[in-house]
Amino acid sequence: MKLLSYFLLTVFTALGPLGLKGVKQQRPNVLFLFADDHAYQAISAYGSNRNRTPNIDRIANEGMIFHRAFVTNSICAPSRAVILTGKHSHLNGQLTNGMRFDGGQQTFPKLLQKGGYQTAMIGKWHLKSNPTGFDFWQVLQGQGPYYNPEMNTADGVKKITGYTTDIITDLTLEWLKNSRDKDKPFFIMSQHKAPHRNWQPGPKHLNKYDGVEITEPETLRDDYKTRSSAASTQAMTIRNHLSSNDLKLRTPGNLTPEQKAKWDAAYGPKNKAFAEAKLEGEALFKWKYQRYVKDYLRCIDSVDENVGRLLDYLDKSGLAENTVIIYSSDQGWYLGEHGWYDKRWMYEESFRTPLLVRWPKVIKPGSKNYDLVQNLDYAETALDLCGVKIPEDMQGASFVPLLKGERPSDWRKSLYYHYYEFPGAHSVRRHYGVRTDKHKLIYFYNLDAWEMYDLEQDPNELKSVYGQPKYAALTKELKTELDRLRELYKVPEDTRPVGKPKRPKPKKK
Ligand SMILES: [Ca+2]
Repeated sequence: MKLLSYFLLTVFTALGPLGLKGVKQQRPNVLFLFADDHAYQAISAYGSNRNRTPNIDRIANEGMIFHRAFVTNSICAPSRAVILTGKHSHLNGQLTNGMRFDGGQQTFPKLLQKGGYQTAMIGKWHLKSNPTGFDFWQVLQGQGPYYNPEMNTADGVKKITGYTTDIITDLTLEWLKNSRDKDKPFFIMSQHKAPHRNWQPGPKHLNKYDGVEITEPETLRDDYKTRSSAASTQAMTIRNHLSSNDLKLRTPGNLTPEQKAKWDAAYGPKNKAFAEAKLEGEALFKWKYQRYVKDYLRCIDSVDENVGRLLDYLDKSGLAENTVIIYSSDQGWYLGEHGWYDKRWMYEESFRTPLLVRWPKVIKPGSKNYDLVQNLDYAETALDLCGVKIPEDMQGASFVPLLKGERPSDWRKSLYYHYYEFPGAHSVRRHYGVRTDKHKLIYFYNLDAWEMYDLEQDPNELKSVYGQPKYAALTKELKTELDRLRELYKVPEDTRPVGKPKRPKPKKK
């Protein structure tokens, strides 16, 4: 009897709870790691010639890296809305950063909740309305600061002292370890403020890259002469548009005495040397590039380190095997290409975004994907990963088959893009366009100006071939494709941002 009890106890211990959990845990957990403005050019797995990101690279080495991942509208809040809804900006209503996200609409976290998932959102939200569809949320207010953030929660505002990138990871780990319901699969979004402007490095990296010269991109001195007037009339050049806060010529105002002491110890001597050098012209421009890029890369160092902390925890806790990790950003970014910082354009650096996925035992380690995917696909992919039905009205496609190494024969061959925020910060004109495997056609509709790029001949997009006779037939094809996409995605002909009605013409007296 004693032996039987022992036997039953052993069987129960071995199979009982684990067996039950085994059934529930067949569906994977998902850890969605998201950065803000992370250029793929600043990830070593994408071949960065400026920095190393060993932890983010681990996701690529153990999973899949997407070399042709794009957004639909290269700006923060609109990208987040596309991700949540699986719908283009004109349908989810978030055309620009200034608008308030309608959290009452269908989003994938709500559908995951209904499908039995536990959902959490920690970090940068940036959609003005409170998060909906999450069992737990704790988010930065608006853009949020790099240091000592106040965070909104369902129970009110919480102020936390420390460096925001570290804090977001601390909160993510706290939820994974102590707060979640361990009988349910989870989908957690852990979203950084970094490396968004104005690139304030964390205490550990204030002096990284001191004495190092960061490589300049080939197009840093672009003169915009072979394109429409859109490229030359923006306000995002490293040469003319960085502020003294961007360049760290002033100490940030919200630091604790200890943080301030570290900051001043690092930037005081650097700024003294700069003031004494009295730089002008090209020398000043080179200095600005180095200062800007180094601060940006220092912010990435914190992000990468914190990705490592999460990977380590997943390993140690045993969660790694059944947890899909997705690393991405709300869009790409200019690290000096075309002379710029910021994003917004349909040109490659901001149109593309990093996308790396690890899914043990499903994705072949070290996989590289070159299919056209878009942030429009993230909601559908999340639902598919978690075994929840994808609603008909979502506009993207699950890329789960791509993760499995199976390319659907009807996978998209072209992408639609549409940027709306003009007038607006950095003065980038509204435009829409189509990109195929090898070509890109852009229409700046308020200027009635077209640009076209042959991406094989001109990967840096320095010379528009629009109007050249040898491209006439192809231009016609791309225009037809653009019309097809606008119809497919139900893009209204009039695409002014909501809330900005056309002004009635003043009546003549
Ligand atoms: Ca962004």
